[in-house]
Amino acid sequence: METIFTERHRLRNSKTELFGGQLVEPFERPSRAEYIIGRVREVDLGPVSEPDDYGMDPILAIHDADFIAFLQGAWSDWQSAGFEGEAMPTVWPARRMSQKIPTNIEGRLGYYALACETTISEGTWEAAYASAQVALTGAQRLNDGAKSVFSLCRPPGHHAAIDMYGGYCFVNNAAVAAQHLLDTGAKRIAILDVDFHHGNGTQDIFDARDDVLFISLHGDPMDAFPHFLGHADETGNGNGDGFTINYPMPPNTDFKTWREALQRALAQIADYAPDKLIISLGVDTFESDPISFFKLKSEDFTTYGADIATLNLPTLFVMEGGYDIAEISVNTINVLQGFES
Ligand code: Q9C
Ligand code: ZN
Repeated sequence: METIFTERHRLRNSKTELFGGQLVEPFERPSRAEYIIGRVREVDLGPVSEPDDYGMDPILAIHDADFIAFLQGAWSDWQSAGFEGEAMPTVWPARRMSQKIPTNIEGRLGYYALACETTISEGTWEAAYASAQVALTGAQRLNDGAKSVFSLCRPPGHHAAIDMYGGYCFVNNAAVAAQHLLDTGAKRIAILDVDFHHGNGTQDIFDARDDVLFISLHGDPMDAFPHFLGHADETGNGNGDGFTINYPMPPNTDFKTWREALQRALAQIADYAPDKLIISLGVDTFESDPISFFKLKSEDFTTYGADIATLNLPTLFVMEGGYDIAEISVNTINVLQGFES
């Protein structure tokens, strides 16, 4: 399997994340991608290629233009305001408040953030842009006939909505890739999100559409980030009614239970008969992930990679989360090798 990767992910290198009331080193750090690309090369998964540049249009086909302009300017605006730390919001348009977009950077951060753990710093936009190009290049490889591709995206994307960032995500890489496939001939795309966290951004983007089936397996939002989306009764709206499917699962869910949900999801994808499949591949379902509560073991990732392959669909794997530094590379590549086995 070919991997799409760029060192430009390193431009996303914030020093701080707000966690447990303290500023800590971000869990979503450059070494994650270095471990994973190291393992790709160690097991000789296949060729590693640089992304092509598809420009801004495919990003603006998903995201609000003012939101993207905000991301592009946020670090510079924050510095101009005279702040010394990394950019984070402290105020939100909460219930019954005005939704007018402020001009001031502190107001704009609050307007466009869905969470405040994710700071914006120098290079954040450039890395997010490059990450989207990694996803787009992988999608185009499927158009060119590849059976499967691994887009080693960093930063991740599935929490980013039309006009919101947070949860370590800025541009929704999987959604941008899905739209590219639809704009280049596909009629239906399925996105299966196996990251521990609910893919709230992807769900929101395709909420009212029937040309993308979105299915997510995740920690129950009653207990897990992002807390405010991902319940089982969210099934899509309007034309999209029935094309969002959520499998929230409780703390300590093991592979047996998780795999039952996966098998149901795979059957639903088969019924939908998509032209192509995108996997939002987070490996934070691992038993010792530092911020998650599922109990998958390393060999389970191989098993479920093989399960996904039974769909026999052109498949784009888009990297999302996974934070246990020692093991994420093994678990990620186990999925890809299981798929190819
Ligand atoms: N106590 C992704 O996996 N903070 N994002 C969780 C847990 C945010 C995860 C705090 C987690 C975001 C792409
Ligand atoms: Zn996650």
